Amino acid sequence: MTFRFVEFPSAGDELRSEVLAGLAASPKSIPPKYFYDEIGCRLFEAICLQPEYALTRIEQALMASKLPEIAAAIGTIECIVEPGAGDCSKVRALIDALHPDHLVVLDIAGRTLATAATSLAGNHPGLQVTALGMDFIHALDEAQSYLPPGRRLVYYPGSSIGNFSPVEATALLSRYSQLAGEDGQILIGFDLKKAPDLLHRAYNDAAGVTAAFNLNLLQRLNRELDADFDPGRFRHYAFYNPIEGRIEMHLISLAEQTVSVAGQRFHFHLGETLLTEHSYKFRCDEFVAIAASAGWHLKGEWQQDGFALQLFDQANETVRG
Ligand code: AVI
Repeated sequence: MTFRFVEFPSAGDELRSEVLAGLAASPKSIPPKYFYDEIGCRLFEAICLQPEYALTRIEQALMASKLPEIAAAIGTIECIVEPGAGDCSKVRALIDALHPDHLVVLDIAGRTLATAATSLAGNHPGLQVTALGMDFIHALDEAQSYLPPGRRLVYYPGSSIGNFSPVEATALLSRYSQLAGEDGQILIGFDLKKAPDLLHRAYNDAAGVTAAFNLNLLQRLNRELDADFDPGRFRHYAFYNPIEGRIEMHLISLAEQTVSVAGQRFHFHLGETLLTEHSYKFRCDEFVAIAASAGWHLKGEWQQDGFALQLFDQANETVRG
């Protein structure tokens, strides 16, 4: 087995500076990438098993039913690169269909990534696996030297792109051209616009797992930034905003309260929000336009039950299924 794990050091400092900046802003906000400490990763895996949150299951079913067609459209590649790979569960089917020589996985949750990538490497003896524990949103340039030569596919499933505004998504997709390299492609999965009650239920599951995931952010800050949030004095509040085309996830203060974080104090008014996540939903044509403004051209498109996969390259030949 060929496996290497490289952890990039700056993550702790960024958590502190980004959280303090977000709490000092109006409205207060914290970037959603900070959900994913070890407990947050486990809670996210549990969200994906909730009956109301169908996104992950539908994407898996779509990949399973269309994989031969998708693999044929991609063709021969040497390397799959997956930013935000998490527990590495989604990329396995693609590895088996495309037989690349290399896999490069990146995630801010370095420990979860390293454990998952080690087991994946153990199951694929011929595959050279590189796991990079890094904030790929800011440190993508540092990943360049770990990419092997040859034709590469960037795989970005799970509607992770929805956690960026359309402007940010365009910037991210432009930077993914560097990961993909010359003659590179990108396969991207995203949630489609649909009835708001379905979306509302998906982010307000009856078992309260999404609420626990949202509130864990406060507990993480207590653990890692010496904060003194009382999660019982905040309420998970998620809703679909049809004008912006996104789920908004908030933590609403249930009291007038002052909280200390990393030695600084922040006042919350009763009913004030701490914004924790946007999760954009798209129409297929909207996403094609976002990708086009980042220099990507649609090569293939597959859809099922409110979820879409689109394949892009720099050429101009479209396959629809
Ligand atoms: C990771 N991301 C695509 C998920 C989403 O649907 O936006 C995160 C999530 N937040 C609440 N539930 C799931």
